Amino acid sequence: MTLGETMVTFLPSRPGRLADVPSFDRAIGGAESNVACALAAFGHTARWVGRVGADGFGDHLVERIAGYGVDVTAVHRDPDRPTGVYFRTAGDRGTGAHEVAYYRAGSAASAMSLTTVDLAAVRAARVLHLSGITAALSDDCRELLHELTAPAPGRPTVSFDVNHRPGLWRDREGGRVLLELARRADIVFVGEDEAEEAWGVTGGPDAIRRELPEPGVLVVKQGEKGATAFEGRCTGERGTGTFEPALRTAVVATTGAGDAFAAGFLSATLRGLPVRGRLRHGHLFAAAALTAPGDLAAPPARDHADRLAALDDDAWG
Ligand code: KDG
Repeated sequence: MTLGETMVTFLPSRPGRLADVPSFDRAIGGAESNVACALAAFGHTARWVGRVGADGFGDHLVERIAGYGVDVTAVHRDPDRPTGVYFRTAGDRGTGAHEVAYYRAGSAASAMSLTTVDLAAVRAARVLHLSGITAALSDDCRELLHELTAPAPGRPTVSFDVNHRPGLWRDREGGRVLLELARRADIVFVGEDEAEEAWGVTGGPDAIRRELPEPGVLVVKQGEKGATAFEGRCTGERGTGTFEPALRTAVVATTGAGDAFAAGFLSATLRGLPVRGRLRHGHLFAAAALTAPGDLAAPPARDHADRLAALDDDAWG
């Protein structure tokens, strides 16, 4: 199960500055629903919990996400607040840097709270995937995330993608909030660049693990280089990181690649694959997203992904 805001995303019809792009195409974006869609497309049971407006954009999102096979029965429609939207540019060819314009302040999703979300349904999940974006939407959303990550007997396995979005944090509090939430999760995904930006941690995966020793699984994404996973809570030791190189891909757009990576890693976790297989599935799902223009891309077919993940180290190195 995943919980978070999904927006109508407007993708540029051509490269250029936001100020110059003449028209945009409608697509969908939302870190947590991206994960749910990828998992469902890969054959897992997946549910997305969210809140959208009782408007045409809300209809569009719910229908599209359901079309991936995701259970949307816990999505609430808000009669008073609109569905959030955002526009983005194509991104620099070399760095992937792009401009983003959010229109989501006061959105339906920002009204998710301890009272508007069906907590019993959320707590019944086996794995609950959350992201730091939700904590930035409103005080109510932040409180909701604190509650869902609180240690409690029988709580779901909590997966947390830090997803630091500087444009959403008005204050400098973001880093502290994200670190606190990450420390309460069981599985954490964070980018090396993100850890530096949010927490000022430099020194790579080992330094990030020192800052975040609590989660049973910590995955540090290292951009085009690859990713390192740490496991270790069970033995009481910090554990040694396992590095797995990423696939070399002709990048069309980087947005959504982190969500795809998380979905691939979680999918392989649910299937009981060893850590190297989990990282490789993360990379395979991410490669599918990197080669698509939108935020959301279907992962490779399961038998295909399994064959690629089983290739020997030379093919992956
Ligand atoms: O990870 C991709 C998301 O950032 C994108 O789909 C939109 O959820 C989104 C956000 O809040 O930026």
